[in-house]
Amino acid sequence: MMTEMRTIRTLLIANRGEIACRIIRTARSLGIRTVAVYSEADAAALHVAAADTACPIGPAPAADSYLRIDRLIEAAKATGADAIHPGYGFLSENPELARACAEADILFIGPDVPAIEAMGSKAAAKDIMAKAGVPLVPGYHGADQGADTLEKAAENIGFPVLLKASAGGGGKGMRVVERAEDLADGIAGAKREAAAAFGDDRLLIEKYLTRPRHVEVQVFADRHGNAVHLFERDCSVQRRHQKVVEEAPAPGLDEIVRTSMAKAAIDAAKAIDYVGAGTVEFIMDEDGAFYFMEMNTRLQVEHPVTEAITGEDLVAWQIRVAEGGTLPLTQDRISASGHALEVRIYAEDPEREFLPQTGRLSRLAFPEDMDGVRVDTGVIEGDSVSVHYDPMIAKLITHGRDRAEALRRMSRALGEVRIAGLANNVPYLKRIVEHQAFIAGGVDTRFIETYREDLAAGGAGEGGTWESDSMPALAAAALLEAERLDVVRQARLGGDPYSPWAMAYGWRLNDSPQHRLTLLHGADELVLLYRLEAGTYVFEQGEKQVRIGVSFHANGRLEARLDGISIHAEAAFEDDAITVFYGGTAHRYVLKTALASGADAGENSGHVAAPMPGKLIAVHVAEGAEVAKGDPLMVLEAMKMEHVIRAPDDGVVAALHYGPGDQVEEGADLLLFETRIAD
Ligand code: MV4
Repeated sequence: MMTEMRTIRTLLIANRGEIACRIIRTARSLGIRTVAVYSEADAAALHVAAADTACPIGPAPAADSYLRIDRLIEAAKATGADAIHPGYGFLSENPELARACAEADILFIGPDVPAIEAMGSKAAAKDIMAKAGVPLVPGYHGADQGADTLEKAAENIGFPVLLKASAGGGGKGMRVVERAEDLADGIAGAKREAAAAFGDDRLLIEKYLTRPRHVEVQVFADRHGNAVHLFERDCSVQRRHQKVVEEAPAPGLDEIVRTSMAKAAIDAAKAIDYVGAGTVEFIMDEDGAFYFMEMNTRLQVEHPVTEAITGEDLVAWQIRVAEGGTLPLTQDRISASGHALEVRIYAEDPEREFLPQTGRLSRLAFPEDMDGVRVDTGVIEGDSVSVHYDPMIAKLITHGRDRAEALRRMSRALGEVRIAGLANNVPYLKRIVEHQAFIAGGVDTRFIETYREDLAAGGAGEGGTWESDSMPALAAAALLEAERLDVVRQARLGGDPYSPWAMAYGWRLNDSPQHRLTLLHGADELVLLYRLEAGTYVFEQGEKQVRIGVSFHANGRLEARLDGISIHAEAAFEDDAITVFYGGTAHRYVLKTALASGADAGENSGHVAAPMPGKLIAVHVAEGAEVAKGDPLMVLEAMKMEHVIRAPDDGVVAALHYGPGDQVEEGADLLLFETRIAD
């Protein structure tokens, strides 16, 4: 076979976020110049900064930017890119991009058009795989869609059966039929749904496996007739067909099953003359029988676990194969070592049905200097998660000599992730990897629904230590101390240590022996009573007292002395909330009324938040300004309208947190307002 060799000098990455960053990293290490593309929402994104060159390709919605084949090709031509890497999602499995690349004489980093097309249709894929001897779930995927034929097929397969839309995918358009008498209705319903969702009412029928595992094999092929596998990944832990945890190798997999699954995957790749990186997905039942599900013709989100156990860089392999080179290793030289896990960290709220969250990541940090830990991310602290794209914040990958080591590292690494500003699934992921059933290994695709209650917040095994009991008081002490330091700092910067505000603060704390502060913790309202005694906050906790001293260090680190014992924690402040990271857990508290220390401050004291995202076009007051209720303080331009932020009461503008020209997110803490104390 003659294969033309081409050298990629400039690579355009038709994607964004962590995967764009990850591809850029490898390209750079291979000496390849990189071109990022970006939508209007991503002008300041990390992937843009990471690339050598960047091209704007349109407005924020993906349909107007990342999915615009014409603009991508134009950008490649404009920047002299000789290849395009599609990443995952977006256009990665769209044959039209591969075709447009071929027409423009640009290398597409992926398989050839016919392979993408063959795997894009479920029934066609099954036909090809059946001929290649790849095991299929007992079922029917014929062209005859008559009611009689379908019903007869279901009877032959035996109940329960699963009806799937031929045109479906990712779990869409599936329906289980348990009994023969429900079949006719089931077929009619499934056809209606398939027609409405995909404009195509053709169905497949399969034997329904009640508790399958999802095991997939990484394959690679070149244009010289070589095809290899790089072992399997278990991705059984999913929520609504979204993978949550992935690992390699699949725990507890019988060696004979492993070998025959890998062989079946290579057979599948060869059956379609596959070139490049691909994944062959199987479902597997309890006794190790496995069946072809689909083939993904792209690099997958979870490829890092394979990289961890093999020590290979799959993007480097993709580039080499696209250039017409041979696979870097033959099968006998590919080996797996240890065990790897990956979790997907999302801006979503597990306590509100996993609702995606958007807004600013006011704090974002990952474990540093931990062996066997990899973090793939496309955002940095201060970035925002927008409504336009997938709200994944990062992937956290751990590797260990064995699964126990990888698991322990994952648990620890999750405990060291610092995210504030957006609700996220880190605590939820930690509960998964610490769950006994998950630790035991080999869970099925029903894991999350089976253990729903254990995995919910506030389940077994949380809290109860003396430190965790003191968290609210520690959070309160940190808030008070931060406020005090800020006041002192601002007074110094202003050159006036005797400013009324600084004076008022000190006066307030020393004045009354007892202060009160209310923190909201989830749905709980915690009222804390405290006083300041020689630089130490003394909290009343029922009969007992806790003495807390707090000192701040770099990066939000704080040292607290709790009744004389030192603990090391971190604090992140946002608007009127504090998150204390301690003992692997994030404890978030919202200050109910800022500085609500008894009679000193009025009802309307506190932080004034931006009512919507926008740009501050005017700030009418200076810090320390005395204002009357209703006076204009700032003007926010949002959605082409001007919104005047007014004083909520008669009082003082104690601190200004933004200036004219600043872009602010919804809920941003614009200023601290202090009601005038009645005399
Ligand atoms: C199945 C199945 C049980 N029996 N097919 C879901 C997504 C699609 N790719 C295939 N899916 C399934 N097909 C038969 N014959 C159960 C699932 C399934 C599933 C598969 C893999 C991973 C997670 C899953 C969650 C629910 C259902």
